[in-house]
Amino acid sequence: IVIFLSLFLLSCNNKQKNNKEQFEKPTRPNIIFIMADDHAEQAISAYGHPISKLAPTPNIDRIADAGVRFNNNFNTNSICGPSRAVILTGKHSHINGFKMNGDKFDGNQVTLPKLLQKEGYQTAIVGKWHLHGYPQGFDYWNIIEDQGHYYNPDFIHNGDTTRIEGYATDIITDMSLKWLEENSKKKKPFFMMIHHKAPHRNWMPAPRHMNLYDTVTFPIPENYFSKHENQLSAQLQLQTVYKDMYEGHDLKMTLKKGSPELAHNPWTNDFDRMSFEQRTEWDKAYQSKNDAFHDANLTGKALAAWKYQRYMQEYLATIKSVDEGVGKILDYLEENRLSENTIVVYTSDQGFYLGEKGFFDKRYMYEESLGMPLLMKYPKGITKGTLVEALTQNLDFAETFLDYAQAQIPADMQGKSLKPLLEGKLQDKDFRDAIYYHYYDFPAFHMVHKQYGVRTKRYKLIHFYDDIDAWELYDLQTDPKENKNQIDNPEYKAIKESLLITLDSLQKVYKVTEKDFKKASKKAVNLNYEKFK
Ligand code: SGN
Ligand code: CA
Repeated sequence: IVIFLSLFLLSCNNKQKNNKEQFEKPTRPNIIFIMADDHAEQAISAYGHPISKLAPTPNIDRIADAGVRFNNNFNTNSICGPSRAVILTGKHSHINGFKMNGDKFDGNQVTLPKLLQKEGYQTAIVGKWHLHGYPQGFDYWNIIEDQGHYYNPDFIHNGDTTRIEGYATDIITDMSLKWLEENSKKKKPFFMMIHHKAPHRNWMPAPRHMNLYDTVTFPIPENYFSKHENQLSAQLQLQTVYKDMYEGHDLKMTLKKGSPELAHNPWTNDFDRMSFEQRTEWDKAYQSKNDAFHDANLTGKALAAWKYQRYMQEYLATIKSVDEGVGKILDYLEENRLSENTIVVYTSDQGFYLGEKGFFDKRYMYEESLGMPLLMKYPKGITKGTLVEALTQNLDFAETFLDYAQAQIPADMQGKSLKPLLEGKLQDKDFRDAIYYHYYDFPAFHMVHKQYGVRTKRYKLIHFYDDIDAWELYDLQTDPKENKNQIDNPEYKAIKESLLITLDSLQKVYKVTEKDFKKASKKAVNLNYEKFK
């Protein structure tokens, strides 16, 4: 009887314990949002582009393999601060008020982290912020100042700026791991934004990756030497790899053979802030390849091709450390049994040109810049290997995370939750017929004109305005690289008219007013473009 009684009591106790554990287990998922700066889809091997095959991203691909890859995800305004503001608010730039990098973000408005915090989430952000002012709605924040630096960057934590020795990507990863270590096992679910600086210009790899791709030859895009026929804005822009990159600052070219002294390097701070040891290691890694360049005496197209290779080698080498960092975060989640209940997202603030149309940078509504990689995993809720073809946007991120967090989505947010798509409750074709885009930052660095437009599954219509007035129309099915502007082709007349109607209706839906898209800046008349080089 004694044995029976004690077994009975033990089992009651265990049951109680199990119930308690079950009750305490967070039913709402944790969310880790990893965003790189300027990471093109072409440079993520999960997307399968030829460039990425030569510089794979095995850890980022782990997210796609275990979850979903979005094949048609786009931004609303292809530039850093504005993209971040859209992600935080779920509203287009003309509504959230942050239209271009120089603007000031109104931090008092309703944002995703504030809403999650109210729902009982622990919230944190580490890395690039770039919205000026300090973050609100985060229990913990440690951000890089403005654009930040690859080497020994300054971080701002609770208003205090500290220079941290080391390489930005690794510091951001380590800080994130430390926060997770200290907070991820508490009862409350967490929402963490990990915002890398890499692979933003001026593409300085970590010491261990300085020679990583020296022997790899990357395929040059077929329209690298495009003359931009019928594309007025593209003819005028200042973001062509072989014309506008700074020889020292961007391409790390030296003045002469045998000397480590950099050629044109207008912002000396990126190199000057390196320690003696870091700079010595840098010079050692670059000397022989730069000497070989001087020996080759290249000119014309051969020089332009060389610049492309140097650009790719460095851009992709900075991504290597991001990929390693992603691997560490995923390992941490697995080792701590947090994987099952954590949504992990990988994205970039916008797309980027890897020499297509001759370009670097972004800003345009053309595919490479408009596209935003989006990978997501959530073992509990997303089937492994899912592909989404729906037209999705960064405008949908806040709504999606709120939906997964079982929180109410504010009625004035302008995007749509992606959750029904991922649960098979909504078909890709029923999600959205067209997306709206608007870029405002002109006149400015790179001189990409103000533009707005609409993109459907197959077509794209863009209006460039301000100091120019030019329309472009592309058929993405027959011309995916957007080399042929069909605006004046009579065969596309009906399509053009229907796109104009779609554009008009989207502007109504998103509450675009006349002042948001028609106002030409007086400053733009008789511009001296060279001044903006
Ligand atoms: C810097 C870059 C530009 C880039 C902007 C905006 N020049 O000014 O090439 O377009 O940032 O980038 S740099 O040589 O100083 O890096 S964004 O991603 O922050 O919007
Ligand atoms: Ca960016």
